[in-house]
Amino acid sequence: MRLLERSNVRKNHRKKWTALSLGSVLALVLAGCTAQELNGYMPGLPGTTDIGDIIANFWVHSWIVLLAIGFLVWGLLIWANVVYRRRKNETGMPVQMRYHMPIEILFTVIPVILVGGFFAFTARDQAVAQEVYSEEETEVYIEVYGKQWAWDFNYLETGSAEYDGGVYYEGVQAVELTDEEGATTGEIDHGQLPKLYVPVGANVTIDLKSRDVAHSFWVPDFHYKQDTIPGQTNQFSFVPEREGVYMGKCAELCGEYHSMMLFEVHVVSQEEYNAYIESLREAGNEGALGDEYNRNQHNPGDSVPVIEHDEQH
Ligand SMILES: [Cu+2]
Repeated sequence: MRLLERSNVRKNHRKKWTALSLGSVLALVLAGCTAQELNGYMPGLPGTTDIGDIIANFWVHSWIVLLAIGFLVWGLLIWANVVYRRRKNETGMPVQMRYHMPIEILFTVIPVILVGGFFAFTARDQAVAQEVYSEEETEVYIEVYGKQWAWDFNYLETGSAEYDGGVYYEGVQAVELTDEEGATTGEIDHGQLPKLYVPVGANVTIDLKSRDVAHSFWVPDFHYKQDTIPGQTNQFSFVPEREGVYMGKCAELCGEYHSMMLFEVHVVSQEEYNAYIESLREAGNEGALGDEYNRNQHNPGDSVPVIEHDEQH
């Protein structure tokens, strides 16, 4: 699959970040930092997804700034304690200093600049991470339904939510393994977990929906999480860049078996992806599991029961 050009915003952003972060990243590398350290000790590895790298860069650079300020403040505190400690044969109160305008202005203005700076960088990175590809840019379009307590995945042929030609996967709640006596072992049967397949290097757009209550689609290794809200479609776009299997979970307390609302993301080659889609087709999973399977069918404008899945995109 030919990689379509990412939008200019993301490209420019990356260039800027590259220029900005080259110095500090180089310094870290030269200091013998591991991939984990470059990832700010967050889950996963650098280069897993494009959004994940934006978040990791923001995280690492924030820590560099915060630690620099921290060491300055701790240093000044210790220095003041040592230099202005009470000496022998000193009595009474030390010299009192208040309404010292230059210092008051300093400790008002500097925090305002810092908070403003973090706000600006957060807003900028969030805008890029939340940027959704257009239909033309999207190569793989998947509709994800959160449901108590599993996930459904609709692999749609086009970006216009046309169900013709698509295939679906119906997930079940995580199954606990049991020992010979039938007691639960605390281990999960990974073979039965819902699996979301995406091809490496493709522009993927995900529609997030809920069949019942608020859930949250979270893949820790991707450094990304977004809620699924009943009656609403949330979207995000990303490029999976590293093949592998990544654990996902629901991150919004959604009822009794919330902790069993697990899934796996399989980032595979284009050939493996095509073979997987074909296997769903051969299994008879043609079409999609749409809103007609929602448990909450009382959204404004719905008539009950909802039979036809109308196009909402
Ligand atoms: Cu949930």
